[in-house]
Amino acid sequence: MEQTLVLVKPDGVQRGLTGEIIGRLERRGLKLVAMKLMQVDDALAHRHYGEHVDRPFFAGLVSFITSGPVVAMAWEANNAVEIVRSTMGATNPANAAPGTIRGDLGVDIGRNLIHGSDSPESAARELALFFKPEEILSYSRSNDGWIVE
Ligand code: D4T
Repeated sequence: MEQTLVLVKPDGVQRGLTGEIIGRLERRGLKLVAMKLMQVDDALAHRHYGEHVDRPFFAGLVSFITSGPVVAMAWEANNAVEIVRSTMGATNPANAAPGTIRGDLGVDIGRNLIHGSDSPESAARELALFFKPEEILSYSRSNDGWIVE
C-alpha cells in the first residue's frame, strides 16, 4: 500500500487549520498511519527541500518551514501520493481549484498550508526524514470495505 508524507506547514498550524486539513484527508478515505507535532530545524529543512537549494525562493522557504511547529503525518492508500496532491490543489493557491485545501484556504504561494510528497520515490525519502520505521503504524479499520472495493 502506498504511503505519503504530509506536513501541515507553520501557517496552517498558526491559523488553526490543522483539524480542517486532517479532516479533509480523513473524509477522502485515506488512512492516517503516523502523526507528530514538531519543530523543523535548519538541518531538516535543508534535507527536505534540498532539490530547491538553487532556487531564488529557497532561503524564504527554509525560514518559513522553521518558523513554528508543523504537523508531520504519514497517510496511506492505493495511489496515496496522487490522491493527496489532488486534495491539496496547485502549489500556488491563486491557481488552485475551489474545493482543494489550497484553493479554499490560501492565497499566497509562500503560505500554501500543506506539503505532500510529489512521487512515491520522494515519499519514501521524505518519510524517512520525519519518521522512524516503528512510528509508522499498520492497522485495519472496521470500515475499510466501505472505502475500498
Ligand atoms: P510542497 O513541496 O511544499 O508540497 O509544494 P509543491 O510540491 O506543491 O511545490 P514545489 O515543490 O514546487 O515548491 C516547494 C515549496 O516552495 C514554495 N515556492 C515554490 C515558493 O515559495 N515560490 C515559488 O516560486 C515556488 C515554485 C512553495 C512550495
